[in-house]
Amino acid sequence: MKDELLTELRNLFPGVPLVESPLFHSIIEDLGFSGEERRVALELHERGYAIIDFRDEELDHRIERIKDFLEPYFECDMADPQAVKNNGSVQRVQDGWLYNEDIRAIASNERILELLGKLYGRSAFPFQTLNFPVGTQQHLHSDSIHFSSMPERFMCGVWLAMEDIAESAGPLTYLPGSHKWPIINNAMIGRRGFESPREHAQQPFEKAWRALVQQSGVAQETFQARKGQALIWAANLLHGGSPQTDPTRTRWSQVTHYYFDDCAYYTPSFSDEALGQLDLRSIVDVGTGEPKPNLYLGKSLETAAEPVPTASFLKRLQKRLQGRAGLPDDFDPETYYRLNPDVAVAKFDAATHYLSHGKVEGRRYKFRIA
Ligand SMILES: O=C(O)CCC(=O)C(=O)O
Ligand SMILES: [Fe+2]
Repeated sequence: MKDELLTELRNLFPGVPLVESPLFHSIIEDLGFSGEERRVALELHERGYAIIDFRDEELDHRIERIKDFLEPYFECDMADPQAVKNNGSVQRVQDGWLYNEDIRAIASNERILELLGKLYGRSAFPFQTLNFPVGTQQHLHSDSIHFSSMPERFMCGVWLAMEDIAESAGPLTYLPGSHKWPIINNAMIGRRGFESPREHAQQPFEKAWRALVQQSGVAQETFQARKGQALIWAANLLHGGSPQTDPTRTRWSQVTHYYFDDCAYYTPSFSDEALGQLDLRSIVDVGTGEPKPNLYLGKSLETAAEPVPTASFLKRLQKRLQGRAGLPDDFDPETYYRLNPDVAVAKFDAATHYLSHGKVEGRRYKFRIA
């Protein structure tokens, strides 16, 4: 094909990631990819995920430092395999990058950013980190419920194995090809999402996902990774944590979620798009620490002055809670922020957040006592 024609084809859908473009097969040869980039693009397109080696000369040292740093955050003694025990409570640290440069460096790895930029056709930036010491055993879900973009699909996750992952540790699991299934939203399941209780982000969708999986007959796969391998997955790939059959096994990992430039970033689970009620996110670029504006076709979307999309919901709750009743005597806002950096990022008041969300979510407000 002539060069001009290829360029024209490539530019027909600027609002769709290149790797998910309906013209993907016509344009792939025009993208100037290396052999490895081409493999990753084809796998992401067809299967919704691709496995790569995470290239960072410092990685082993970073992993050791991150483990040392995070250990006091968790409820069990990670040095003692008998004590690890996945007790089902929330064993994770969200947005640890705020307090740890190694977490931040992994999230903003230049090679990953360059690769994602090529695959999606827009600049990528990390907006959230999650660190897990053990398996999550999380229900199958699409991240499109939690963090989506307008235009859609400009979001992806990178799951990095910080040790060799055994089957009995409850590895990441996913359904190949499920990224091509419909993106389920509130309208499709007959639910109003705007200002609904925050603990109901994912559960209302689980039945529908289970039914789709059953109908598809597609077999679930697991990522039994070697330390230093990473898995990139597309915004709508169904994934979760498989059961942990050995309760003493750790499963150290870091997930970084990425968005792409020139989008509006929002939470579909708490939005009713048809009514223009968007639960817009206040996104911070992990690499620069700077906020990213919500844009649609280059123009800024009006956002609330307070970077808290649920302000009115919180206000109502606050009234009902009448002051600080129910707050533990040893509650310290700074410690709560350190243990739950996402709360700090969103500039929520620590005590209010704990009472309205943190408590029901099982969030911690004390470091483990050694
Ligand atoms: O690590 C897991 O088990 C699941 C992680 C996940 O769903 C996510 O980070 O989006
Ligand atoms: Fe997820």
